[in-house]
Amino acid sequence: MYDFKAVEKKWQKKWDKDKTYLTPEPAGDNKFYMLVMFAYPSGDIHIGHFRNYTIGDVMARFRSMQGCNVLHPFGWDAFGLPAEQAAIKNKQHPREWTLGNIKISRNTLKLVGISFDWEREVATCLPDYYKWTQWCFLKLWEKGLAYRKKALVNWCPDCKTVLANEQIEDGGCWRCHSEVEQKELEQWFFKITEYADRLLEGLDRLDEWPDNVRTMQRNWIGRSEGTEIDFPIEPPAGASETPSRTETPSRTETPSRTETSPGGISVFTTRPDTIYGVTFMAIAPENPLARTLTQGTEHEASVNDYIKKSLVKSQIERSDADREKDGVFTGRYAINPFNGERVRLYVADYVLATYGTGIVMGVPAHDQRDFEFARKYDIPIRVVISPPDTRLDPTAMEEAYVEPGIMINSGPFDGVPSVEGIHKVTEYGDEQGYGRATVEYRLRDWLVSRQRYWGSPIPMIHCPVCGLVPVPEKDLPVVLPEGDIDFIPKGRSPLADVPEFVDTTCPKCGGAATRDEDTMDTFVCSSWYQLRYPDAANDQVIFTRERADEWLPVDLYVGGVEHACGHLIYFRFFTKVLYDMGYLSVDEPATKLFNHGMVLDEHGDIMSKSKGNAVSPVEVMHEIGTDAARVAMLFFAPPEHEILWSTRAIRGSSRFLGRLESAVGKLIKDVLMKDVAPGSGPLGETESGTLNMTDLSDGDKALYQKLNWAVKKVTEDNERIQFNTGIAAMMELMNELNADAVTSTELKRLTADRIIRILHPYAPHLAEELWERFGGQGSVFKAAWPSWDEEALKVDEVQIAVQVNGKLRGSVMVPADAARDVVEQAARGDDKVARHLEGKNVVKVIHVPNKIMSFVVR
Ligand code: ANZ
Ligand code: ZN
Ligand code: ZN
Repeated sequence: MYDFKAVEKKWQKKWDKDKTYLTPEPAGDNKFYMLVMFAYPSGDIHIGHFRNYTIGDVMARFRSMQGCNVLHPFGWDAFGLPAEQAAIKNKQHPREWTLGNIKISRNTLKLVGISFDWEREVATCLPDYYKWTQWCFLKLWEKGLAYRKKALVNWCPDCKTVLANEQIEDGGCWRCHSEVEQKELEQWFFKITEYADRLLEGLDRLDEWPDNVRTMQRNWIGRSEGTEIDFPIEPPAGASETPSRTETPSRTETPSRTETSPGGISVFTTRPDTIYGVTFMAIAPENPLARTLTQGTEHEASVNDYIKKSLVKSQIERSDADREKDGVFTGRYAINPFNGERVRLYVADYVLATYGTGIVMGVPAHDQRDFEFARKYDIPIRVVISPPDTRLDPTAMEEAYVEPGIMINSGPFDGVPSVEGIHKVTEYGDEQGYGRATVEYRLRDWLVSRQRYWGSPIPMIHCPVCGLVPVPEKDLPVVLPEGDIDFIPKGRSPLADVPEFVDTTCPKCGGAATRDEDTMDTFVCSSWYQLRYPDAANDQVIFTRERADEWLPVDLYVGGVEHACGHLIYFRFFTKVLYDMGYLSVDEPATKLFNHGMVLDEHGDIMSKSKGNAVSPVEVMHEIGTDAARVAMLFFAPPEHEILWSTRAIRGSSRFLGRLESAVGKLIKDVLMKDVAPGSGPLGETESGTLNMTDLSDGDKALYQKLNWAVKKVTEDNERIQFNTGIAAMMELMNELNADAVTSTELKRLTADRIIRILHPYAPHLAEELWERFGGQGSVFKAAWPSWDEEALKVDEVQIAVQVNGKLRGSVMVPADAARDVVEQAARGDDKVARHLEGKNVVKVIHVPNKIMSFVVR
């Protein structure tokens, strides 16, 4: 084995010094923007990063050699909760902790030999970056896409903090186990729902994104066409007054859809054809109506009790189809506008507050959840959709009938096929004023405020006179104060306790005012970072239109599939907003997306620090070298698949590079001693690299063929991002190569040249070293990607003339000495031949091996 440590160190130093990976500018027509998902600096680079960034690096190097101007930047997703938690634990400021981790991780990435242009590095926690995150916020505000409204959050009364759904265990706080409550807090939202249709439409054009990601995004957005139907509510027994509507929207809240009609409630249904089968109604526990409708009645206590219990269940738990459905009667009745029937109104937690109107019409005969609910509470089941061939007996049914059928028991709609009924009922309801067609989305507006310290301040001011006032652009950034901050959660942002930060003057009226105390969700920071790299050092504007136009969109984006619905939707949303506002010429951020698989341990378990099974890339590199570690990682599996990390396979890649180094080293030595015309060393730009095979010995010819085959295979595999088979091809080539047996010096020279070039994206340090030894000028990163000699791939094929009834009708290429049926199949597959065989009866086939195939037809 060569001294990989010395080689790798030498080249890393040289790349740094020569700024080998500085982005060429201008981008020109042949630009390639290679983006990898930036890293959260929570310690050192882990094996998942190592995989992600190696894949991106191979593509960046490959494209550079193909003559592209490559932009391959990197940065840090540097705000976020872990820094704050570390601060509480270690009494270290989040900034120090974060910047310290960045330093360690950056250093490791340099050891991995990734061709990042470090001059464009960004860190979202630095003012020169978050200034523009705040600018984006102001743009969203300007466009009416940022607003405030009250939102229910999970709240631990002891920890005094908001809890994510994942932080609730059995209804209790994961940390202190106290019972979780729901609390209403004023929060900032981005109106991403306004872009729901645009985000869907864009997916149709993203044909270089994986299908599974596009499907996940479609489901996440969840467009559903349906009908909204209004049900009046009967006044409570003995009361004269009708129930009030929900609160009127507060000043800062953008009016959302009406959730109730005056004196009534509305439901969203995709099955209006079942309207005559409604036998109860159910309302989500969070819906304020659940309380107001029962206030002061004998049902108040039981309803409130039920609400309290269900609020601590997670949404996931509540939507679980297998869970027993339960609820509680409100004592109130709703009236079905279509038939005037009064039905009981329940509160039930299988109804989600955040979908549709948060109320459903219960049709037990045709909806499984409603069916289970009805069975439990002895609610009538009425069949209104009949299967075409049988009659359903509601008392004997074991599950809901959810298929289409014929409408029955449905007044004027009897006999109508249910599929048509959907439209007919909606139309009729519209005419009568009972309801209307509507589109519902699963997507919710994006809650972006966090009661946290370590995030970008929200550039808004609360003025008692003027209300909400945006910080003027010239005053950005609103700097995050860095003094003595108490990070212990108190249920409000730690910034609230920093008067120097909070107290300010109103930019509008000059009066005393306060800054918004919350910080932004870190997904906001990562929604636009891809736009910054083309113009990363600009301190006047977020980016110039010129630079953005030059480089955008990202040509290839590589990252983990876990971001399919969060980040990958948000960054599309931001791009669209800035496009609409005229800052960008593209409305989608990335042309191609590639999701790499995860790295698992030898037993197939996910590697993690806490489990103690994580392989440290730093240790592996230390042991076998960076290049070998890279090759091992790339060779394990196709990049999109999971990897089972194996120490044995690592050794294999190390042996492969060792053999390659000695074989190519030997070739180089021979060539440099012989000094062939028109010059030794790597091939010049005008040299074709093709040899005349008739001049070669049998052994040389075989090598020449294998060499060209490997160049072609690696090229095509790189294009497809299938590096494992590309490396396998190189290994096969190495098996064929016996450096001592090659006779032609020209072939030796060509072989060394080609191997170095195609090796470079996978093992850049060794490639540079061999390139230099060979006398190559500059970095191999800037050398041309090799072409191959098609002739060399063809020699094993022969041309067969194909005749039909004695006339030459075409020719096909088949392997030499191919069997009769192989040739016949190829001949029949030829378009021209096929035309002459079409509709004819083949009575005889004559085969002259390696020459002719002749069909006799009638
Ligand atoms: C009556 C009905 C009858 C329904 C029937 C289905 C079958 P998608 O397709 O996902 O949009 N629904 C509406 N709002 C809900 C909420 N907040 N929580 C839980 N379920 C809700 O689903 C639409 C259907 O989901 C609606 O159509 C409603 O049930 C239910 F034979 O209305 B359906
Ligand atoms: Zn707690
Ligand atoms: Zn003011």
